[in-house]
Amino acid sequence: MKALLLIDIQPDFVPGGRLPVPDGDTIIPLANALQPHFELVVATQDWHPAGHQSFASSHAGHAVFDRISLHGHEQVLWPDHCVQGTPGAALHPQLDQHRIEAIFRKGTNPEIDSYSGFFDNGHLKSTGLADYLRGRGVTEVYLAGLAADYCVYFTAKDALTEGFATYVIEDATRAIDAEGYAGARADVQHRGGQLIQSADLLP
Ligand code: VGL
Ligand code: ZN
Repeated sequence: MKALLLIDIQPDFVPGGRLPVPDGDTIIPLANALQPHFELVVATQDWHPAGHQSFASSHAGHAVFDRISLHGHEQVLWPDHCVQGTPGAALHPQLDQHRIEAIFRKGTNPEIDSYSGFFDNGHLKSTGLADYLRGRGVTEVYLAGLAADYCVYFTAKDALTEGFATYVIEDATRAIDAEGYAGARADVQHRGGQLIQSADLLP
């Protein structure tokens, strides 16, 4: 049983948003076209409280995209983004939500970032996504969304560790940083994940 996981398709991650992924909006029609080809569609939503520790604005003397150590983990400092209840944190209005059966929110702990849809970056707490998918009989997960080098990448790694056959639909993702994505895609392959194109799934 196959599930489509739509990762963080939110206004703040597309051009015009607070943490824009270049061309991030161009994947939305593809994300919509892919949905009818899956038995289950699930979304994740980056959903931070104001003042989150991943925000540069929470660290005096630091700038956006600085890297710091936060509770023993390297943390990129981001612009304020996906603040709970703001329009930029909603699922994108052009994303078809009719088939989305569950939405897993992440990044709600103010102290720690959470790129993966399965766990926070410290693997301190599970979102319950893995058990939900297993409960629905899912064995294969297909990933689309934003950003390819952060939340899609970290979700793919955890999906593999959780034992799901994992496919990243490459043309249905976009990266914040092309160089970072080159490393991410090599690592996904190294861990046994597959990189595919939407044409492999669409008739
Ligand atoms: C993301 C950085 C910070 C993502 C979320 O969705 O890839 N990236 N928060
Ligand atoms: Zn975030």
